[in-house]
Amino acid sequence: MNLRFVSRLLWCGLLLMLVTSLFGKNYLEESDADREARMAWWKEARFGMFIHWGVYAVQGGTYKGDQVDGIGEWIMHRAAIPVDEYEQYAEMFNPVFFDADEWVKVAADAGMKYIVITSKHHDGFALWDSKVSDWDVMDASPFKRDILRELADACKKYGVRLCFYHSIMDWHHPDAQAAFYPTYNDREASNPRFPLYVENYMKPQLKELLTEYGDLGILWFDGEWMKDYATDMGKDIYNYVRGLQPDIIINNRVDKGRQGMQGLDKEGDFVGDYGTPEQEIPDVGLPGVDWESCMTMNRTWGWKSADLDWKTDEVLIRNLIDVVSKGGNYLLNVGPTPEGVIPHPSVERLRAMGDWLKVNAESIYGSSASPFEKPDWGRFTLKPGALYAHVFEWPENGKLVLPRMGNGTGYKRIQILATGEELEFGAVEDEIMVSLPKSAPDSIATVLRLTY
Ligand code: FHN
Repeated sequence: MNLRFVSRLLWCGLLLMLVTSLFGKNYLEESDADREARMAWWKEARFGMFIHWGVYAVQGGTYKGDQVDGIGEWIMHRAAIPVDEYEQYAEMFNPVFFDADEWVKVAADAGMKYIVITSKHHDGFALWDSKVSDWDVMDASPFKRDILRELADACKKYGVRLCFYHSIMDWHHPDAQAAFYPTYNDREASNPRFPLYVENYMKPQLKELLTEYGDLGILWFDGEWMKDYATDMGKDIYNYVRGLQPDIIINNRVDKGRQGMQGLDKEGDFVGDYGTPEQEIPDVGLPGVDWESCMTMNRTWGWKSADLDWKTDEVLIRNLIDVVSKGGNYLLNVGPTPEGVIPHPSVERLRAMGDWLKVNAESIYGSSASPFEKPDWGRFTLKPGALYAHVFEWPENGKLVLPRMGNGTGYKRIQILATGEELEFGAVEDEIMVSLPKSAPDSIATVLRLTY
């Protein structure tokens, strides 16, 4: 290949880069194939860990000796704590037992394929060494370790995708909602300097997160409901983030389309790669819509010492199955203590979920929504060539009615997934009847693999 040709090739490449950088690629004009490729790992993963951690863990739901109602990470707003007073709690944030390796191993052992941690929640406190702010763990706390850096290293070790939650709303920055003390969450209040906060603070912090911690799986935005945050900002931020990491996935809270806690976008031109139901699971699947239900294990996202209302292993495992049976992902939260420890009740439940997934993973990872309505006795998930029946309520008569899959009986064989035990089945009128062992191998959810 002669030198002239190579130099022309280089110039063309440089020109293309220049044009793209000048005019900025519009990542909203993405082909379906490219989007599918970008979403593939996320659809395979199905199960992730949410981590809400920050200065609010120090208070643990109490303020001046009194329990404060509501979710722990909102204490600055609910107790109407002035910014300068709240900063004193950062001086007490010294999680000496924090061990990123241990946290990521808990997630990996539970079968969680990605971790979404609050890089910055509404209180504005950054869990990394931000160069655009001293309101961070390095400068405002005695801990002085880059928590996100340590988590990034541990995630790489265990093959767990690292993702960052980032709050658009900011109760600490004077150009954002700090201006509205004592009601930091006044949805009607407007700060004319908010665009300056977005351009001169939020974007530079996002750039740090997107260029200094390796490839991220998801940028999980939140706090988009403020009046000052407009949909054109959402589209700009979407392109800005994808411009820094083109393959990243961004939830729908980057824009203004989310319909409250049900989490899916209302009609209109809104951006975001998936919907975000919160503390709830859609009643039915949503064909062609990607979504992820985020939930707590007790009632709070951030640590509250008095919140002992823990969901059972059964509820959590069945929630995971229910979500996947409708084509969604399950993002399950832990709220570590001010000492840097994942609460033991959370670890116990995650261990139980990991044990269940160790024998039933095939019916969850990479599965898609059931083609059938949910049966009274459990849920279905689907893969090419196999339908999975998750039996919650074991029939007393040992007979389970299944829908016909295609013509004939539709199924080549039916087995108990965990053991491979073959089950007898046959067509009875328009249904398939399968004979089950007298007692359920797994009382929470026994999975049958129906090969078709
Ligand atoms: O206000 C936040 C809340 O603190 C928590 O982070 C949840 C988790 O998705 N999101 C917001 C409430 O919708």
